Amino acid sequence: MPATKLSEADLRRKLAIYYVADPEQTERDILAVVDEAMAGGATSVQLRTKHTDGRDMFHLAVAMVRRCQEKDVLFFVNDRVDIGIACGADGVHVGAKALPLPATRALTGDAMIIGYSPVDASDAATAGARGADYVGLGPVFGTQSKNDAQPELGLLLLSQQVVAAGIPSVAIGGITVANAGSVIRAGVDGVAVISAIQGAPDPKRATESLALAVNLSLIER
Ligand code: TZP
Repeated sequence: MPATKLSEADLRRKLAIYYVADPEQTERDILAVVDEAMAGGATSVQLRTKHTDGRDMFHLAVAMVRRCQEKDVLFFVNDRVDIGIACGADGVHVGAKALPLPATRALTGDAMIIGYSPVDASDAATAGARGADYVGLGPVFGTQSKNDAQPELGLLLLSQQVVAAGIPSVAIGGITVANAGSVIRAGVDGVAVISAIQGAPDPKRATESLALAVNLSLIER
């Protein structure tokens, strides 16, 4: 965890290629996939596990945080704020059913980054004031990777939520190399993906292609 928080501009840059590493959705060695994603240009990594024991998740988080620090990649822990704090993550990512944001902020202190998944535009609009540093918006497109996913937002609602939030944002849900440019044009700072990286035959090349699509669209807009 950095002693002081990143500037908003630096956070926006670091959110560009955000790999959500979910070991429960791949047979691969998740640490090897994280290494490949970082070699391909991932700028943030999140550990997301829904059914792993806290102890195992902690050990995985410690291994990931070390790797990410070496490569100057941001590391986040999904949902488990306790594990995020204990492993020295840069931040945590929480949903609307988790602890309220002010309580999460009370636990993390000011230096950690808090990401939040709002349920709608009005929830997004108050996320920053409640303590979130960025929002994860989605699912933008259909996804097989989240059992309890809300209905798809599509690009119009995505762009409305970006504006409503007024803080840095990533889009998530069904994002691929083919549609990454469209979500960047809708206004987000980056794309968060599970399957486009860890489900690809070559995660490093897949991340490189995603990074190219995102960075070209960021330059053009
Ligand atoms: N939150 C909304 S959609 C989603 C999460 C965690 C799953 C994203 O996975 P994929 O494979 O990139 O669609």
